[in-house]
Amino acid sequence: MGKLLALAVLGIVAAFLGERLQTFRNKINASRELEPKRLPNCHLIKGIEAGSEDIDILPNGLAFISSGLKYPGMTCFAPDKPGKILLMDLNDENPRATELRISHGFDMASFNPHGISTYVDKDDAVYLFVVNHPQSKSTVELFKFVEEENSLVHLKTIRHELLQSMNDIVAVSSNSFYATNDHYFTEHILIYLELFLGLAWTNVVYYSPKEFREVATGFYSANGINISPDGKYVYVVDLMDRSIHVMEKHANWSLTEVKVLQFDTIIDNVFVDRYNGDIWGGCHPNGMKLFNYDPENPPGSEVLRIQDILSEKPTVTQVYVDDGSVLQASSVAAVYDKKLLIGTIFHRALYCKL
Ligand SMILES: [Ca+2]
Ligand SMILES: [Ca+2]
Repeated sequence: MGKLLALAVLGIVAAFLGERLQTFRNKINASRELEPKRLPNCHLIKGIEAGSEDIDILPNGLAFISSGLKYPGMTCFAPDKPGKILLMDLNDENPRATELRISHGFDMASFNPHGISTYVDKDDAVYLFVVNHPQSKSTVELFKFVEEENSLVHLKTIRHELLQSMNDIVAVSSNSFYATNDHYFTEHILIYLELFLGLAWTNVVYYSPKEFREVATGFYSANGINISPDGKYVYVVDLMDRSIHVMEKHANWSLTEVKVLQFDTIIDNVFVDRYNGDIWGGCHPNGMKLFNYDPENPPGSEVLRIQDILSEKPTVTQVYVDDGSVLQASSVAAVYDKKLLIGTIFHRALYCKL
């Protein structure tokens, strides 16, 4: 009887694990292959070899690029070098990426930038919010951009227990933001378990100097976050669910869900075109290739444009696809004046004229 019971329990556990594994493989598009769909006027950006995970562009065409992310379980081509913030002027005929100097006193050695967001204040002062992972922790670094000096002045570091595993951020004033946590746990083994079991425990938090609180939860892995040009809606990507959640923003900064859009591909960060409200997503066509990096069969890249997201039938256009032979692991796509920048978690970055 004891043996029968043990066998039954084993059978149930095996069936459960098998089902979880299959669900996980489906979620990450483990067997998805796409035909390349390249754009005619593109080139790789000189000087970006170790990632360009997130990009934000000012109304005047200056693009900020976070580069050099070291993320647990993810490939990194420059593990010993600190990360950096690059600047590109998209008004130039042949824009170049240059590294921004960061003011003295900031710990550059442990700089590990991830999601970023810019904010232009009423006095035209430009602030850059950066998700940082010094010593594998999560902080937000707030900088002021000084264009004449090509530099960032570090204003403050924000640490909080609600920022346990930050991924992306969207500024809503010069000192407040929404941010996503992409995992509930912080220990590696528990992170894998969380993903494998499909626990929807990650969240969005709101920060201002006066308050810090969770404003949305129930995401498998909250990732990219951005805001509509009129400031009424916040877009939250659930990477493991392959979805974008459209959230209405209220006067007290709370968020309520308006709708959820499902996609075939795994969206990472989202950029919002401030002129027409279009949403651009940097996507991972096949998550298995991303998590199990093989240089012989690298992860590809995919870019989606989503128009009229609030309408009954948003238009979703696949703008770019690559099998990884040009660009690997795209995480962001950002546009300005018919120019497209595609950034990646750990690989290069592409500049295209549309
Ligand atoms: Ca961002
Ligand atoms: Ca991200």
